[in-house]
Parts: sequence; structure tokens; C-alpha cells
Amino acid sequence: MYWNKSCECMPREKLQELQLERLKEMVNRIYHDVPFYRNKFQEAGLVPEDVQELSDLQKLPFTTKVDLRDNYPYGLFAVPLEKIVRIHASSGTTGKPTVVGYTRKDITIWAEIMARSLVAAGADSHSVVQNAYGYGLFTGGLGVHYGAEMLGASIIPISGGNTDKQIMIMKDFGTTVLTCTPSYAIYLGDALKKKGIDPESLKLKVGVFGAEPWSDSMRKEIEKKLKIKAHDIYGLSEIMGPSVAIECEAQDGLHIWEDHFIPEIIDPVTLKVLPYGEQGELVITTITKEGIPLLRYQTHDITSINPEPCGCGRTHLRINRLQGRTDDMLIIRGVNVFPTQIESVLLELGEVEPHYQLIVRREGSLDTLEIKVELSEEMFSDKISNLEKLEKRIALRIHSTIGINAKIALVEPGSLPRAEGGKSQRVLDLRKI
Ligand code: DLL
Repeated sequence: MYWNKSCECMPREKLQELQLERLKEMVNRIYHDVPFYRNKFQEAGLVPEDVQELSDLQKLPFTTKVDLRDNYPYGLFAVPLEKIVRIHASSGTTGKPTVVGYTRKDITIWAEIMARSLVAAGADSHSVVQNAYGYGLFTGGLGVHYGAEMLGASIIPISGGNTDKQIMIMKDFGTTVLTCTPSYAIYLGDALKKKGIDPESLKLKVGVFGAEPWSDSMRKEIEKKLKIKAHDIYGLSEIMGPSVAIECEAQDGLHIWEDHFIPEIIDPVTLKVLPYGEQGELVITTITKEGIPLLRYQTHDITSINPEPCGCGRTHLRINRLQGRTDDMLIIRGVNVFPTQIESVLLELGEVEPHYQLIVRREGSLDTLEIKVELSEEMFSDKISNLEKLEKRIALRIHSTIGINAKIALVEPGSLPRAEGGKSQRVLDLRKI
């Protein structure tokens, strides 16, 4: 079994010694190799030698998604491109994505912590893993893939969608572990039922679900529909991808792999570090990453840290189930969407007003996105056929920018609700999860 006990069950004191050693080394590296960080340190009057204890981390500057955007695409890389063997990307706040690069060592570490995560969720080398996370720039597909291979499991790289085929494969190939977003897991459960397939007749035992927020009641529903144990997995491209943190058999919080990441919880307004147990924004420092090491990266994800020892024997801290975000990022069908991305598309088109409203619904188990857009006065009196063409054009552009099919509804100028100060109410999230 792929359980790195010496790492995962390391006494906390030793783990902290290891973290400090790695943190010092990382700070040295970014100071010397990334001008962005050197400038930040100099502005704050800091040098790498100021880090003598783990608590010194609190003195160091944060990194944000805006910093990644300002240094697009490779400005925060700490190694020359020659050393980068893989590039992934996720949504940025504008039309440009957030780009991350991995060295060979980064890819090996990622695979290792992914393998550990799968084991923590109950997989082993006998498992048949059906990986329905999307393969591509998104980290879900390839991230899980290499971890399952390292574990020695049999990975089925089916990627997302194509539900009939998913079900056929699940049945015929004897899938034991399903990896996908929780909303797709529900969808698959419903599809099985429609086809009259009893989940008990399948070999499926475990699900590893993440990439979007989900609740405990959704877990219960998935477990009932698929007759499996459903584990929560957390991650983000900027830090690594899936496997930053995983729920073990206790299903009570997600162990964050502290030999590679240092978590902190901050008050999102004052940016002060909060004590264990208090809810706030999760901040992560990568201490082994070479390609794009990040210092105190503000994830915008809301959670708290549980320092209690866990029954499974792992000593790594647990973060509690993610409670939402501090910014306006939406996750629609597992895809990260910022309202500002949609705004950029509308502004580029120029035929509509920059007044819009995003309405997100969950129909059955799938998310839908409707975009109401105000027409300009001139366009409003145009022929219906022209307006239909415009709707199609917008839908196409939105699809090519964020990869989601949105229903476009053109509305009268001035008809969308304005809040005080004339600011439109941009997002209506009607999903109940
Ligand atoms: O979603 C990586 C991933 C893939 C995680 C597969 C788990 C499984 P991004 O596309 O960069 O990376 O999106 C990261 O998704 O900041 C959270 O807001 C959200 N998120 C990820 N996992 C969870 C989870 C991948 N388990 C963003 N619960 C993060 C709630 C999650 N939100």
C-alpha cells in the first residue's frame, strides 16, 4: 500500500523542524531567483535571514491572484523555462488565465501526494480508478492520473462528460474508485437509476470529489445514490492542483500535506493571522515547489484549521470543509468563473451595455448559467432576427472564453436591478448545495 507513514505520521515537532528547514530554503530561493519577491522583501525591509522560526512567516508579504496576473504568464516562475516540464492554467479575473509551471521534481511530488491522498480515501494498487475530471489545462485530470499511476492503481483516463460511456465503463471495467466533481457524481447516480442499474451490482466503493464546494448533505446524497464512501479533496492550480488536502477514513476534515504546504488562516479584512479553530481565509505557502513557489498565497477560500489529533494516525493538520469564498469567483460545473471575465467579453463585443446579471441555478444536479444583458438603446429597436444573431454571438464568445454554454437573455436598457450607487447586482446564485 502507498502510505508514506514516516511522513504522514511524523511527530509534530519533527514535522515543524522539517517545515522550518524547507521554508528557509524556499525563502532564500525566491529572494534570489524571483525579482518580484526580492522587491517585495526589500520594500518591507526584510531579508531571508529574518526567517528563523516558523512564526516568522507572519512577517512575510502575501501573494495574490493579482500578482500572478500582473506577472503573466511566467514572471513568478523561479526557474528558467527549460526546467519546466508541464504548464497548467486556471481562470484569471480577466480574459487572461493564471499560469503555473512545474519542474520534473514538482510533478513527482504532486504524484506522490496525490497517491497518498487516494490511499487516505481508501484506494490501493488493486483499485480501478475512473477519472472523470477533465484532462487539459485544468489540473484535475492529469493531477489524479499521475497519482493513481504512482500508486499502482489502474487508471481509466476517461475525462469528463459522455455519461453513457462512463456508465458502460464503470460496469464493464469494474471501476472501484470514481474521481470527479461532486455535482457530476450526483448526475451519474441519477443516470444509473434512470437506466435501472442497481449501484450495489457495481464494484464501486469510493469516490474522491472536489474542485467545487459541496455540503455534508450532498455527501450523504452521493453516498446513497452510488452506494460508496465519498471523500472530499481540495486543491488549487496555483498551489499544485488536486491533493493539497484530503479527507481520510474519518471523513472529518481534510489533512493538508504539511511537509509541502504551510497553511494559515487570516482575517480577510485585517489580514491578521487567526488562531486554530477560527474561520477565515486560507493562506498557503509552498515549501518544496520549484517551478512557481508561492509565499503566503491568499486562496480566497474560507475554512478553519482543526489541530486535534486524528483517529487515522496522520499528524498533518486538518482544514474543515470549505465554506465558500471571500471573492466573487463562482464555480459552475467545476469551472472557475469570475464575473469580470464575462464583463470583458461583453465590453469587447461593444454591442451591448456593460450591465449584466449572472444567474446560476442547479437544475437536477447540473449547474446552469443564464446571462441577462442590457441592450444599448440603438440595438433595442433592431429586428428580432438581428437580436437572435447577437445572442448567438455572445453565447459563442462566452463559450470560447470560459468554456461554458450560457443562455443569453437580451433585456431592455435600464431594466436590470441597480443597487444603491447605481451598481448592478451582478450575480444571483440560486443554487442550494
Ligand atoms: O479545482 C483543483 C482540483 C481538481 C481540486 C480536482 C480537487 C479536485 P482550480 O481549478 O484552480 O483547481 O480551482 C481551485 O476550486 O480555490 C476552491 O475555491 C475550489 N475548490 C477546489 N476543491 C474544493 C473543495 C482545482 N473540495 C478552487 N471544496 C479553489 C470546495 C473547492 N471548493
